[in-house]
Amino acid sequence: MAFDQPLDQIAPSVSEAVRRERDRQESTLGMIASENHVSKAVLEAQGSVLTNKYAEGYPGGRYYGGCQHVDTVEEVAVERAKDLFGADHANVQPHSGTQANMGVYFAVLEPGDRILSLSLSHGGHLSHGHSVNFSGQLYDVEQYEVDPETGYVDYDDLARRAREVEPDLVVSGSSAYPREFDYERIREIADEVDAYHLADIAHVTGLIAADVHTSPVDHADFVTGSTHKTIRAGRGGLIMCDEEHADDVDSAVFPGAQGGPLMHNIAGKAVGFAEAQTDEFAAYAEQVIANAKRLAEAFDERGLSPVSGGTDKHLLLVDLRESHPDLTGKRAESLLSDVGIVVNKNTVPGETRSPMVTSGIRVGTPALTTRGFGEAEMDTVAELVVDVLDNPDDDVVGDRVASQVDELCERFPIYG
Ligand code: DSN
Repeated sequence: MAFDQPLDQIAPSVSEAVRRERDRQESTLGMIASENHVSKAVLEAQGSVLTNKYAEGYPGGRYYGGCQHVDTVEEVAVERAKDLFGADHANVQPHSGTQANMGVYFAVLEPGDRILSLSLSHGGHLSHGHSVNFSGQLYDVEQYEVDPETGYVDYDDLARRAREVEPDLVVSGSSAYPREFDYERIREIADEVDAYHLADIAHVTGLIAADVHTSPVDHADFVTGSTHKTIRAGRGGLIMCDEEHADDVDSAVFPGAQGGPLMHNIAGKAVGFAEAQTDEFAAYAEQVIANAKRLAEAFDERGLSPVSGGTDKHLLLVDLRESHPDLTGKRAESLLSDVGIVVNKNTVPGETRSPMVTSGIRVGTPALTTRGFGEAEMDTVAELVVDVLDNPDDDVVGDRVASQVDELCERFPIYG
């Protein structure tokens, strides 16, 4: 019966696509800043029979029977999250970082309340109030920006904006801002206007867990994140807060925003959080940042312009306007993809092109660092990227770079 048939027999096209995707990951340089490769243990947990179980509610208070084992898994994930981040309360049920933000908004805001957040084109995120997202449709959104000259958030300007618009909630956090936020300053700004502070650490969850990036936990009312980026705990989201807001957050996530939790993903989180408690992970996170800093320097030495002059974390944003005025982010993404270097086009501060075209690319080091790349390899990668961008129509260069990418991938296998 179909129930017993292996994947390649019952769904050969799916099986083949999975195999090809694995090959693609092994044979290309994954430099999308929000992506990473989870361990075999996280894969095993996520592919487990926990996918079969409904468990609406929370450990010890579910709406269905038979939850004793998934209760254990969720309790372990919650305790590890609290331990890793020093939080009073953790909710590990959000299906994604966006769902985590939804949980916080639903917990403390009413439709029409005002959010002040970093603009998407300056590095923010859709779920921080973009008009095409529920957050921009339900709430009244005002935005702050980075200084186009320096590429850093201008906190005096943010304070002025906060006094002017009197938000109910200020969001710190980003998907393409290469610098640390001054969480303490944002706390002061939020306090001055009597607003909540939500720190969205989606991109830097692993860096904060490893203590190589400042933690907002003592400076924010709510901390949200995703679990599949720098922390490598499999796809999902996470909310942390003080006890004071625990019940409101929990009921905003379930039954407010979601139904049954994805217990197999929560198992992945429990496993990934255990891995993040190890010295090996701390060394990994430190190397992620060292690699990104080296990559920024190597780009700079070869004429590219990293926004803000560099990075404090795992990603950098390259503004192509000065070095390659005729090359859009879209074309750069495509040229690099053709030789096996996978990045994404990205708007840059002061952008004049559309978000589908852009003048920049965002590059990150979490996935390359997972496969063992160090600073020496970052020099090579920078050289390959610049060779391609400098010679967009030269097939000889393209072929040479593609074969160098192959060699690098063979030297640093992911799953073997
Ligand atoms: N799509 C993610 C990113 O690339 O930053 C955020 O959701």
